Amino acid sequence: MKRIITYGTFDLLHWGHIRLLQRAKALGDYLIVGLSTDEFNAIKGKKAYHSYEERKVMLESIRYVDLVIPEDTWDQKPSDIMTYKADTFVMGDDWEGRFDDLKEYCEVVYLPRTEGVSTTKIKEDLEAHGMICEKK
Ligand code: C2G
Repeated sequence: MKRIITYGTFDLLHWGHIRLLQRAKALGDYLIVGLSTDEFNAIKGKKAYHSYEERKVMLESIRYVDLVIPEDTWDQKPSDIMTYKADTFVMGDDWEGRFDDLKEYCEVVYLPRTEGVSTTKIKEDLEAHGMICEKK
């Protein structure tokens, strides 16, 4: 069984996220997603619209996703790779090169990012149409 691991915030889930997960799963048999916690998002300088729990429920409903674990820090990846016996680490190529140090632990693959969609763009488009993207 080939085990794949990837990480992200996955807020306002969109087809760029889905395509990433679909292609990551296609590289193996089992896909683990390290989902950024709300606290880690603050460290990343992100404020997700949906809470960790909400984003976790959505990810777990995706057919390509087999396990969702919390991502609390930048440097948990090596121990996650060992704990979950991941054979391949996958990220979109906006991260190209940033995680090459993980080649010490497993294969590292950067997949082409889906152009034209992003959580930020969704928020900007909604706000441009007068819909504020902050939870009440
Ligand atoms: N992605 C993509 N195409 C898009 C948007 C995102 O392929 N149009 C990919 C990203 O490259 C990433 C994944 O979807 O691999 C999740 O994206 P984000 O939720 O934005 O995650 P990010 O903030 O990049 O967090 O430790 C790693 C970080 O947690 C990554």
